[in-house]
Amino acid sequence: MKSDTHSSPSLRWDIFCRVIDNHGDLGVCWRLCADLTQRGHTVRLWVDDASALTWMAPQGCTGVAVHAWPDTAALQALAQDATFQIGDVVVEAFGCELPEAFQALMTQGTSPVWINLEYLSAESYVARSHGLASPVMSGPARGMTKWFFFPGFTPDTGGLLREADLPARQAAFQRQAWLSALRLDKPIAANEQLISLFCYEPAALPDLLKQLSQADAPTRLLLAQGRPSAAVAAATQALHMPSSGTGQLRISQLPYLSQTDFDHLLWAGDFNFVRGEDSLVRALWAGKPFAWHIYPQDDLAHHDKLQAFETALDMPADLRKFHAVWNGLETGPLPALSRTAIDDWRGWSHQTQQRLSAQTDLTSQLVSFVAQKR
Ligand code: TRH
Repeated sequence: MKSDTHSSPSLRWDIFCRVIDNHGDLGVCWRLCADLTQRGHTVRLWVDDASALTWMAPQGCTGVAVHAWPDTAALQALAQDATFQIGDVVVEAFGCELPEAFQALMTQGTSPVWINLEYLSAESYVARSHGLASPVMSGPARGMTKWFFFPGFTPDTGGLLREADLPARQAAFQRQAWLSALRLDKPIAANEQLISLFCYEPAALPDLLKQLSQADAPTRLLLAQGRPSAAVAAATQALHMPSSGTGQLRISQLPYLSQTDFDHLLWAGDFNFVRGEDSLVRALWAGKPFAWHIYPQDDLAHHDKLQAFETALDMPADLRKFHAVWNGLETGPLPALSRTAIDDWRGWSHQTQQRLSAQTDLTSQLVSFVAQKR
């Protein structure tokens, strides 16, 4: 497994993040910040809304200093502060556009390596665009160069975030003890299968709940906070189903979990519904069967993105069919999420985890890339 960057010097990073919606922008940035510190780097995270960190990372992280997105007054203060130094690396996450006054500061002294960290996709443009230079043609940083860094699923991309200690944490995970500590409304019975649910508002959600309630064997649905919780409340109401489930389905509401515990949730699940970007990657590392609710875009660009992902990962045909309905690419009944189906997908998810783990992780690649550009 290749993930060693310990021989690299310790660098200072300025990472900029704007929360567009939901939690993925901050979720990805935080995982990157935390991973950099594990490798000896220090980070200033500049974010316009850090509120979700209270539950995502309640302990914070030694080596990461969280700063409000700098407004005009803050930028003026920085410009006059003789002790303030721009980091060795500046990361603009997801094209969030650095404040011009910050760009002006970047032109003074040694130029930082300026990285534009992009969204994750399996589409072919990713490998073509990864690592390309983007000369800055206007504004205070005119003449500087930004570098595109694209996460991805193949060795010719920037890879996926994966901490060096992840396999050891997974091996030490005590499923039963963790589930007991959750203090659910009703303890989980030995014969219940565990399904975690983190999604937007899939049209097939009522279908899923109905199907699970009428299945042969019991299911515990562990329901993530926020939009999934609201979506399930609406679906159960429409189905005239008690909010705690009925028949073979028991629904347990989770609190907001830390990112560490969110990983534990995915490791504990027999099947995980995930969405967006970061939870998808974490589901891949969990090595358990999963379904991805892709972030829906108005121009339906997510259809191609989903299909590229399925192809890149060689997803089994019946799981693709499930994704097509779950994501609204196809209408019609949701294929049964039976125990047999889940068992059948287990081999694929394990192999996928192994295959992706053999590739160099994103932080290692980013650190090497920066070293080349300095
Ligand atoms: O929240 P997401 O849908 O995020 C996004 C955003 O919509 C973003 O704008 C979009 O561009 C991007 O997806 C593709 O899904 P994601 O990426 O999985 O982020 C959720 C984060 O929240 C992830 O880091 C896990 C974390 N999380 C917890 O730590 N604890 C929890 O209890 C829950 C529910 C989530």
